[in-house]
Amino acid sequence: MAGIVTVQRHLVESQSLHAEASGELTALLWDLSLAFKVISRAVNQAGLLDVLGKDGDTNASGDTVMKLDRYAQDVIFEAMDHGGHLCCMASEEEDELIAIPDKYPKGKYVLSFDPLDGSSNIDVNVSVGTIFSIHRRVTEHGTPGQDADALQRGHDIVAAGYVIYGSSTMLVYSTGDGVHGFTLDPSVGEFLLSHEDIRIPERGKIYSVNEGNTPWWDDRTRRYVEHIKSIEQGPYKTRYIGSMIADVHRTLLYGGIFLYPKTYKNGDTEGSCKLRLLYEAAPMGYIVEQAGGIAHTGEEKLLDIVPTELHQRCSVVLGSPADVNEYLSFYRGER
Ligand code: AHM
Ligand code: MG
Repeated sequence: MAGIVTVQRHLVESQSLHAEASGELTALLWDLSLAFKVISRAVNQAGLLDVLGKDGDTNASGDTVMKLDRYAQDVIFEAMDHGGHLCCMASEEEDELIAIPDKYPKGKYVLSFDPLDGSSNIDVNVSVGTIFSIHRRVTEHGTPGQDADALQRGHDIVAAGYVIYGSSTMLVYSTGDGVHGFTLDPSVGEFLLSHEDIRIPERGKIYSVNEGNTPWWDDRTRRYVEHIKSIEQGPYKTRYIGSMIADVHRTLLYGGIFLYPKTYKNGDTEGSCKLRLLYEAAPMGYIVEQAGGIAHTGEEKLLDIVPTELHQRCSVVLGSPADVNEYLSFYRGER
C-alpha cells in the first residue's frame, strides 16, 4: 500500500508544503476528479451510442441521449456548483460566464474549462480530454463572480491540468510545484500516481502541427517547418492527432514542438487563430512551463496575455525549450 499514492493523498501532501493553504483548493480539485471519473466512464461507452441511441433520442433505458461534450459540461457543472469553492465558472461550451445558483454559497475561486476537447475525434475512437484552470477571484468575496474573475493571465493560475481519455484515463495537473500524472485504475476507481514530477525533454525530435494549413501560414513559420524537416536536422517526425490534449501530452513526455499558428486565408491580413486562450492555450501552456518547457504565441509569452474576452483565441507554440526557441529565432527573422 505504501507505494500507492492516490490523487487525494497527493493533493493533501502537496498542500502540507504550503503553510498558508486552507485546504479549499484541495477540496475543489477532489470534487473535480470525481467529475473526471464520471466523464471517463461515459467516453469509454461512446462506441455504444449508436446502439443506445443518438443525440436527442431516447435510449433503451428511457433516458435522453446527449452529445458527449454537452454531457461532460453538465457533469462538471453539477459536480462544482454547490461545494462553496467557486464564485463562477467559464466554459468553452457556454457563451457567457456560468453563475453559481443563488441557493449555494459563493467561494473564492473561479474554474475555466473545456469539457471535452477534440470532441470531433470521438466517433473515430481517438483520444479526447478535459482541460481546466483555476484562478483566485479578484472581485468582492461572497458575491457572485464576474467576467473579471475569469479574465486573468495564465501567470495567475493557481492550479491547472488536463485529463486524457485515451488507452487509459490520465489526469495531469500542477498547483505550481511541478507537474504530476495519475492513471485511473478503473477496478478501484482511483487516480493513482504514475508519472511523478514530469519534466519535458530539453529538445525533441517530433513536430505537431496541422500541415494542411501550410498555404495559409506566414513565411517564417513555413521556413521553420521546412528547416526541421530537412535532412541536416534529422529530420523531425510528424505527429498530429488533432486533439490538443493528446498532442500536447505526447509533446510533454517525448519533447518536441506543438504549433497552432495564425492562418491568413482569403486576403485576411490580420490572421486568425483557432485555439482558445482561457480553455485551451493558457492551461496547457501553464502545464508545459511547469514541466520546464516554453509556451508562446510567437509574439509574446502565452502566460503574459491578459484576456479581454471569455472566448478570445490566440496562436500557440509550445514544447521543449530548445525547439520553441528555435521557432522563435525563425519567427523573429533572426534566421
Ligand atoms: P474543439 O475544442 O472544437 O475540439 O477544437 C479544438 C481542437 C484542438 O483539440 C486541436 O488542437 C485543434 O482543434 C485541431 O484543429 P484542426 O482540426 O484545425 O487541426
Ligand atoms: Mg477545445
